[in-house]
Amino acid sequence: MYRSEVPQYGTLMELVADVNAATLTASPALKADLERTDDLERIGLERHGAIRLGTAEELFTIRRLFAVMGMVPVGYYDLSVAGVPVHSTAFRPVRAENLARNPFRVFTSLLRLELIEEEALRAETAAILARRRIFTPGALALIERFEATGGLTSTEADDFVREAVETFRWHSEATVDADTYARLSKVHRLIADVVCFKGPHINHLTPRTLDIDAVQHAMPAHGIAAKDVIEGPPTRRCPILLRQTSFKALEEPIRFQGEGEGQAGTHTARFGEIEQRGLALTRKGRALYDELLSSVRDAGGQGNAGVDYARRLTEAFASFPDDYETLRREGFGYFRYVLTDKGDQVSSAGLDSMPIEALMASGYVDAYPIVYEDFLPVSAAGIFQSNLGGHEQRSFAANANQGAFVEALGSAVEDEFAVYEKAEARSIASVRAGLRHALHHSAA
Ligand code: OOG
Ligand code: NI
Repeated sequence: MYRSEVPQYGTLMELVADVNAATLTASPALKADLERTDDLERIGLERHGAIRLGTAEELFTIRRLFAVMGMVPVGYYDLSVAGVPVHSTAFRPVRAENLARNPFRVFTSLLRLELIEEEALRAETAAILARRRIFTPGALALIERFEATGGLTSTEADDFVREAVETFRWHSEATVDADTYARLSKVHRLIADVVCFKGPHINHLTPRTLDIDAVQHAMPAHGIAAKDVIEGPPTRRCPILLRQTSFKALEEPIRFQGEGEGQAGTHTARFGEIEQRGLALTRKGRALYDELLSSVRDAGGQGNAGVDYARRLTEAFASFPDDYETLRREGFGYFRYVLTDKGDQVSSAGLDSMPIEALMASGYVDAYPIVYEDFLPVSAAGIFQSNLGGHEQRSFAANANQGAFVEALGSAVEDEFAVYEKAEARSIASVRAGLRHALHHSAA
């Protein structure tokens, strides 16, 4: 659906597929690692999308809708720091085996009406939003069925997908007249985007590339005008967290409510984005990332503007270790531990209780970086800004309200660090179980 709605998305997908294929050919070691961790198969499928909701009820129901697909809210992102009046979470599977089958995430934002200063406008906005129904009756019925029975039959699942897709579709007919749109747009373009349409259209769908610098470089030749700056960490030998860049995709014709056919207008809702994902950082690693990033952005109050931003970023990150061994041993990132072939064939007792370091030193166990599956608030703010036609980012006073968000959502959000910690711990437990199992077999 999105490919037919936004043709440039198809061009982007081809470019990313080409770059990924070339990267894998150039680096057999990377390919082998991705194969080993089951990541290779998912890379061509992997996407994240984004939607923006208007009311607490919409957020509550979207949580239930994503739960049908095994996707739960992870993390809380306060975007008001960048002057964007939303707060957000990301719906995604959390277990490695589920991500391998369903590598999709939806960055989901809720408009914060309380940040609209003018009272009359706030009331008007709330009234417009209260009138819309973004879920089909069929989708609601199937969500209830799922909740009552703990699953759907194959036929019901097909119906569910067909009904659920309707929520994310683009509607060119605005729910308001041109004047209302213009007034809301003036307060914040994002408010108009959320409030004036029938539903929370997917605003971008992002593929994962193995080399974002190569894609960024190749985009102009494919008629894609990327934003100047790649958000996130600089280019490194060992990629960490998430690097992203975006481009404006479409100026869409829309129709406002009004006499006759209604007045014609345009709206820029949808954009394109690509991302490269790297090692998930521990709290310690993340604290260093945040510190280095803000040291660059806060210098001279320039945010990420300025021609030499990329160079300053690279310089600042020189103090962030850039080999997996150090990142792992010093606790900067999360790793998945697996038995080597040698570990599979052990024949001496007691190995299963040896420290992981000793098992690695003896060649029984290998460690692979756990991929970061979440988002970065500073980057997300940059993406919002550039696609709203905003200027460079500056720091605003933080105004987080996780309590209100969670109340609207109707459930807590998972703590992203806890999710990665558990993944690492599970891999260690299965290494130890594997060592016991291997011994048992060789003894038999
Ligand atoms: C979401 C922007 C954030 C990302 O990748 O950080 C985002 C939006 O514009 O609705 O998608
Ligand atoms: Ni995105």
